[in-house]
Amino acid sequence: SLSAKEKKVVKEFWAKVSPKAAAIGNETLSRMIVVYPQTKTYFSHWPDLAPGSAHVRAHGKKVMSGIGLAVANIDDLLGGLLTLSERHAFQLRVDPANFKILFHNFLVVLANRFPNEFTPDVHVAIDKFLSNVALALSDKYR
Ligand code: HNI
Repeated sequence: SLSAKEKKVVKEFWAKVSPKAAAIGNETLSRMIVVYPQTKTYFSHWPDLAPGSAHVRAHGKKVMSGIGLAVANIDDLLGGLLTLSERHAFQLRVDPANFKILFHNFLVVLANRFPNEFTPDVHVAIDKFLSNVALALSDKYR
């Protein structure tokens, strides 16, 4: 799990990301559905699945708010993400493999947008954090 130092790094980096969460969420989702088109199966009920479409933007915001929730609950990810985990497991039935795909795209977007701030130390801390978020989101699957 994350050290106190890594948690601090995650919180500080999130403070830079969150003001741009709408744009970053859109880029993350748009990239995911282009590069990993199999993820589109979950969104087949949307009228427009094109990158940057209104639905992609709206969903990007929701996912970013979920990550914000995770940052706020960094000391208790299982508890903090319980409801979201249940929703993805039982109602949305998202295969947890997709959490890793989404996070990969998120990291690419962060590296792109913050070329100077996204140092190897930040990369490690965010990567560990996202792995723990994926575990917490997968917790209710079994
Ligand atoms: Ni996810 C709905 C957060 C990954 C498919 N998702 C949500 C909502 C939040 C959210 C918040 C809205 C809550 C609600 O509807 O009750 N999702 C997150 C977070 C991650 C994530 C924090 C991070 C890993 N979701 C994924 C992935 C997929 C996914 C990887 C599929 C590829 N999510 C969905 C779908 C919905 C959803 C589908 C419902 C959208 C809709 O329009 O009905």
